[in-house]
Amino acid sequence: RATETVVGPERTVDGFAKAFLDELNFEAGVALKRSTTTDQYLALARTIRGYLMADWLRTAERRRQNPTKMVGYLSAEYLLGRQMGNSLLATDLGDIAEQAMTSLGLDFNLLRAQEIEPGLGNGGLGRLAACFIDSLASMDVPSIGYGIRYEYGIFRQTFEEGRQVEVPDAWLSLGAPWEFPHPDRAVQVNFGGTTEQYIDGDGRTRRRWLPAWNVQGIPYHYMVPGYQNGVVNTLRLWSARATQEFDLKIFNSGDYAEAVRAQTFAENISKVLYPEDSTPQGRELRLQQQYFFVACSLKDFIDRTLEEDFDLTRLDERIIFQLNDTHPVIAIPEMMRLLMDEHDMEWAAAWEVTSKCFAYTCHTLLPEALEVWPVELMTRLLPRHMEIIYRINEEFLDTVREAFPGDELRVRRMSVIQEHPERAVRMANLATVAGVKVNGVAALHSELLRDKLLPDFAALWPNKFTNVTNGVTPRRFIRLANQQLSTLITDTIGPGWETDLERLRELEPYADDAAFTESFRQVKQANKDRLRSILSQRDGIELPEHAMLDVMVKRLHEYKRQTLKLLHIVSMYDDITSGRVRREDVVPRTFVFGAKAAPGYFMAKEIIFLINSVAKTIAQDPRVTDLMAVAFPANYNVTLANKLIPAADLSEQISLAGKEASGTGNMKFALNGALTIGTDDGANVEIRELVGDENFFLFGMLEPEVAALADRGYTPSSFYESNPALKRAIDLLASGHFTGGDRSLAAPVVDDLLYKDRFMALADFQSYLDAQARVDAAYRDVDGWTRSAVLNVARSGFFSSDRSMRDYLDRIWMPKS
Ligand code: 26W
Repeated sequence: RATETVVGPERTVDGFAKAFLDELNFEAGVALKRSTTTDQYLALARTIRGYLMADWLRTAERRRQNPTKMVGYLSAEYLLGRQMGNSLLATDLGDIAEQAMTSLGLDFNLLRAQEIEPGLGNGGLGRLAACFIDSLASMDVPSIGYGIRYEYGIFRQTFEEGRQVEVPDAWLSLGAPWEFPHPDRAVQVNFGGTTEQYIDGDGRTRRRWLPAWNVQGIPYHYMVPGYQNGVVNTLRLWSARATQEFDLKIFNSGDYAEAVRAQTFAENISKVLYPEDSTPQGRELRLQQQYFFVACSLKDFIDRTLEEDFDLTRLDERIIFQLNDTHPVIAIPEMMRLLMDEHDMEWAAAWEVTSKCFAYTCHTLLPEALEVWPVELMTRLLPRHMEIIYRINEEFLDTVREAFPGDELRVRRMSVIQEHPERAVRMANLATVAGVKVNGVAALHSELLRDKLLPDFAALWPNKFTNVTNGVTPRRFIRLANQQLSTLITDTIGPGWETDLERLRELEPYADDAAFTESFRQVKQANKDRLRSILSQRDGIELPEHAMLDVMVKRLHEYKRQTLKLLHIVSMYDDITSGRVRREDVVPRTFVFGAKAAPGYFMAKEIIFLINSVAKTIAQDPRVTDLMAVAFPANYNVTLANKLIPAADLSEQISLAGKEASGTGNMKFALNGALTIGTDDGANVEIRELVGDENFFLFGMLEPEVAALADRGYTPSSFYESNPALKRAIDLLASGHFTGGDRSLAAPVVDDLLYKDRFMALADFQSYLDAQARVDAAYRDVDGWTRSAVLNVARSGFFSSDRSMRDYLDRIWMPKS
């Protein structure tokens, strides 16, 4: 009998070319000379994944043979970025693939450019999940990512007359060569209906759910390759389909149109990613999405991944589910329901194990971003879960009363159920009650989370709270994004730093080495040149050749303060055009923005319009075009980030202190040799500590100062009145100078700054301007700047997501004691 050994195609140029032609001819059924670029891209993708297949099967088999505790990462978002480059890097097949394509007369880079990135996330939280699964695979940690296969990811941003217009992201339209659908492994998910009491076979009184409708979840598997280590983990994303039962019920009623409508209804669940970032809209469909993917994932784990007949009272020996923010927190009552209603466990035993199987990561401090679900909605959509939540809460509040007798105010603050303005389930409280650990995403954030957001919980359970500072994968954000820097690093300190990023420290002595710093400068210049040509082709934006590249890329949000950056730009423009500074004293700058606004976020969209207006006015004003330029390429995404970040000289991380949980863009810039101008916020604090004060431009109030000012009462207009530079900048913005003479077009942003300014941009303006003056001075000293840039790279190894994964393992997933 033949034994199965899976071997990939031969790792030679000919072997690759043959595998590619097999894909094209026999899988797609197209001849090379008749094939389109899309055909070729798809065949190339399938060829590359063929090389990963043997490792994927071997990894899965190895894990099955030796079952150990796994990490289940539950996330509603994965912002993966393009897959081809990463797969080529993981398999080390880049050169072979390129030569094979060339041997067939094909343009390798053109084919690579065809890929539409899976944008199944909004921003930081989604990209973090993608970095984490990359690290888990590269570290060979038994783990699985669970999420949603949205048919439409984050919208494509376009600008019409400077205003954001959203276009659906049909990322699957070319075909989906990286995914493996498994309709044969569909899982059923129930919704609605009622609950009832009944007597089971053993005479026990129990409760059960009588759902009203259901859908099925189809798993789609994605390969998550480790970095050249033979490991391929799995990302399992769920897609919603109508169940046959669901169809038939309605079909049998004879209403064909209604039956088709019902299918659409079911499939809507995984149709589109909610583009809201930070302010949840509390929509029913969103709760359906959350429950849908969580129910599929738990069932998948218990029924299919876990060994058969495993004793579920020991479930925590096999799994820890990490909850990526509150979005998957409904998994907690779902686990209780599964254990009790479907696996016959008693409440106490079910709670005992459930409360060991989850840990919760919080990614925000903005109170409006904390999800709450109305009790009315929960009861209608998930009646059994609502009952379970009530009971969890009852027992929890008993614990609180025992620990703090007579303190009913505290009980009300800590309750999982809020009473005002409406009765609703506080998902963060639920996660904190049930989780083994609660963590923030940077040192400052974890401190504020413990002391300001959840102080009552910290008083009850001080040891539940911990920190894990975020990280980013050096594979995608250095090796792939910045090939030239990677080569320089390897030539200098040898190979291996990609999986041991603290080794970048070995670069420190080279900060004073003339040959090295010269090469380093050349790499930065080459990256800038490449970016200029990309922006020219991609957006028709023509940028000057020699200027400091000053970059602010992140979601558009008031707390991130893109307006503060805009005030600096307007101020610089005003200084030049009014002759207040001599032209020869100006350090030329190119400002680059990248930012999407949530479609319903009025102020964010006005800010985008104003940035575009300023950019256009500046581009048309010959008095300044040799000294400043503002570029705002549309549709900032992972693909563009990979091209932008390596080119940057200056990284803008200017949120109001205490508002940015961590930031991860800040880490990517530092690792690529940009210097940071930033507030004492999020992971900026740790970046500055590591790279050193002299290599970081700090400005702005510290968090306690922000809190104190808020307590005293903040009046932005007083800063406007008392600071002439600020007054000039605001007056110029308000005058209509940048908006074709129409003052009303600038008014929404200007009036908000003057009369509300929730995030205190005006209070930090002068300090920001002063810091920018220090940036100019530092940039004029070419050697000094390069030295600082090298030290930023050398001292940022801590920000590898491999280190984050280590910390999660040590502090949360597999603690020693
Ligand atoms: C619609 C509801 C909602 C609420 C919050 C959607 C998304 C969120 C996220 C918490 C927003 C988010 O992405 N937070 C970011 O998470 C990053 C990874 O930890 C941090 O680096 C950022 O500072 C944080 O804003």
